[in-house]
Amino acid sequence: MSRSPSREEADHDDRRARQWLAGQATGAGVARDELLELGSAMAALTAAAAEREPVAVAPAPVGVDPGTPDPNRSASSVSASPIAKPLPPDLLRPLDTNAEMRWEAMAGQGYVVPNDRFFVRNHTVTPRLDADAWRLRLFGTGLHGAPSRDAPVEFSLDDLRRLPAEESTALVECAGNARQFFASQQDHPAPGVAWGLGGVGVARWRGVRLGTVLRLAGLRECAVDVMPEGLDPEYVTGGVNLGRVRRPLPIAKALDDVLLAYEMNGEPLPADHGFPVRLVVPGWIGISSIKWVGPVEVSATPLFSPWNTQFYRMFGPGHPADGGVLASQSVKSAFELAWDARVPAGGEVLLRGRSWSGAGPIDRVEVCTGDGWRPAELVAADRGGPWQRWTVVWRPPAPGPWTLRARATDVTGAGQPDHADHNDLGYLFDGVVRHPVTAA
Ligand SMILES: Nc1nc2c(c(=O)[nH]1)N[C@H]1C(S)=C(S)[C@@H](COP(=O)(O)O)O[C@H]1N2
Ligand SMILES: [Mo]
Repeated sequence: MSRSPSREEADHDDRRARQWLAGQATGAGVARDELLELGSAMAALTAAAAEREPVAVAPAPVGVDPGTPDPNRSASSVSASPIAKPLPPDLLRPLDTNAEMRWEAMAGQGYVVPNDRFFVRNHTVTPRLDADAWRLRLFGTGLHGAPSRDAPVEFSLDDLRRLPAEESTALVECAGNARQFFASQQDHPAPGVAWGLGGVGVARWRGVRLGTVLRLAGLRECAVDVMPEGLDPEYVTGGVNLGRVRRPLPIAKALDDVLLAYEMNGEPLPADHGFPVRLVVPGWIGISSIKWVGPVEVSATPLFSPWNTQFYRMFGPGHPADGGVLASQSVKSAFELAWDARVPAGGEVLLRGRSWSGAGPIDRVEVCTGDGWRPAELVAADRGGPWQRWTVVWRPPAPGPWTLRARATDVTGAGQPDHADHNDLGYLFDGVVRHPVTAA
């Protein structure tokens, strides 16, 4: 029986959380059917390991926490712009070291989000990496012959490009997307990046399967976890340096549909989205898709990082003391309209939007313009994909302010309540968003 990827994640996270709380840093290896062999290609791909870490070309500033108030933070701790690409105000809205997509920038677009308007979530800053010097460095007790970080199995970008390429149209969404509605609609703010609905995007990613690379690197049968680590500056929050952004994946997911992507929508990966190589972990929360990946630890014992123990857990009333698992990304819907958009009064308006869910494809969408819910028309070509476009025709009854609402239901039956359950860190908002427009 196959389970949904997000279900797998909840299982993995639940198990690891219990092990972590019990102080268990060891675990038995999982038995797998297939014996993974040290490919002969490995020798050819293992570089001399002359230089160790590839470095950011620009001096790396100390990271600052973009979301949590930090009394130690000074304005000088971020030197240049944390984001490399231009941030035209009609496409993107800056939010500290991050930028969210403006939903009106998707009006009239195709299925994927063009690279110029894809949201950016940076814990610190976009590093400028030299693709020639860059190496993927795999090490750990889950590999034959590369137990330590100092003697990794290395792959250059050219090595990866020579391996069989795959394409995947996948959605990346920040677990905190729509967090600002906890404050603006429910009067119960949560700390962290104040995303509207624009912390999400779908792109066509191209790269090599992580599983292919793990096998070439000499994966052992006893491997249980894989932890990719970003080459962006170390993340400092509340005066504590948490090290590089990293988060473990169970070996089952790592060998499944995870890509080491080097292209996004037919272009080399842009700097802000992980150049030269990032992970794309379909169906899992955005933090799993580590950008600017460098070291990858492959371990025979369970791995932990602050990104699966301290952050990205559900804390607060109704949740376990150690935090609940983030299961699937929640169901959300957005109109491809500006906030406070002006629409023509006295005629028909074609409202467009998109809905998505981490648990599975969208089954149906309803829209309310003030006089009850009615079904939206789904774009047939999108059925079964990571998000669903829809339309509805609306004739504003009179000039003036109106509130638009959209709600979707996915194939598992999960929908969108009027009020989202709160959690301390403001993850997984799933409430119906009240979108103001003015007919004039
Ligand atoms: N190295 C690194 N990887 C990272 C991050 C980061 O700050 N550093 N942010 C993560 C988070 S929280 C999200 S939501 C996604 C966002 O990907 P994007 O910036 O390409 O949209 O990247 C993830 N990968
Ligand atoms: Mo995120």
